[in-house]
Amino acid sequence: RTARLLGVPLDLGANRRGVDMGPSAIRYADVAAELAAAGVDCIDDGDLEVPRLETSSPAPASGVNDSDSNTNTNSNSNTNTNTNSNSNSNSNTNAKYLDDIGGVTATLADAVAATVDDDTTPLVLGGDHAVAMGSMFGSGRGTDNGIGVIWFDAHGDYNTPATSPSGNVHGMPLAAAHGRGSFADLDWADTDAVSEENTVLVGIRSLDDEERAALRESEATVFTMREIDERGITAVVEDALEIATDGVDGIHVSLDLDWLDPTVVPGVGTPVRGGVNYREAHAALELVAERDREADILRSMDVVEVNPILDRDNQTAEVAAELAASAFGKRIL
Ligand code: DIR
Ligand code: MN
Ligand code: MN
Ligand code: MN
Repeated sequence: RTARLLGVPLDLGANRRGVDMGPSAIRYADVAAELAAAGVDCIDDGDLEVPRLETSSPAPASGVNDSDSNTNTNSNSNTNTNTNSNSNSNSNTNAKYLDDIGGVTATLADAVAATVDDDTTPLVLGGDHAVAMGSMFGSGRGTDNGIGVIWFDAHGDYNTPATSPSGNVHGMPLAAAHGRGSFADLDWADTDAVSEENTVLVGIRSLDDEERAALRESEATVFTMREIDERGITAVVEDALEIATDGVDGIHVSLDLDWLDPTVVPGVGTPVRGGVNYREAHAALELVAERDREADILRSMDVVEVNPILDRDNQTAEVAAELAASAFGKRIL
């Protein structure tokens, strides 16, 4: 097998600077050597060009919201026919840098689709988790049955511009893949790439209120940390693989490093206590590789949210490189 490294130094989707240095840090951790140890040839395509925060504006130019401009002058009349009062629910005003991120997503999706067509496996190096939109849209492009997704994360990443408390797009990519909220209207969001019922979230322990409600009514399966506590990581990931691979043309594996416990990976922007430990993480990704050896299921992967500024001695990037190698087939014996 051949892996193609696609670096995406995007930080517009997160609220912390530093995650743009993730691709460099993961390369410095020698991801190519780790993959070689897995018997995988590695082509490095370098980094995509990404707009810089210093020269981008957070709000899309089209997102000006003036729906409140006439509410004070007619408060005593019953003739208020203001049809703009709900315009927020469909606007993108609470998704910072969404236009710029959409451009990066479209470029990355093309690169990922070309890589898959070339019978090589894209390993996308983030960058914040918004990059996963490009990974998924490209990976699922042109498939007959769509792709499944396994989402290893502390967070659900299931907000939409209308529900997000932060406005950070890295909290929204999975909702975008399912075409929820205003993502259904964006031309760069491919709502057919990912099969919702073949989407499995693993290790979740932090959800916003509306995000939780949306996940509960979605067809996605959510395995929280509690299921891992009760049943163990291997049983949970076996189930996740069963669900994600059923009837689709392969899966995308998205690894947000904050999935692990912050004691193992200090270099992440939004740490949440109570994550999986180092061995559990390896066990999970080794199971992905095992299933891949049997049934050729792994189409694409991303490793995201590595923040070297917050890290100690690059250990988060090292864990990212090692876990990618496990998913690509590295084993002890
Ligand atoms: C939060 C945090 N749910 C948000 N999300 C993060 O901003 O939407 N995702 N950190 O990785
Ligand atoms: Mn995430
Ligand atoms: Mn996360
Ligand atoms: Mn859909």
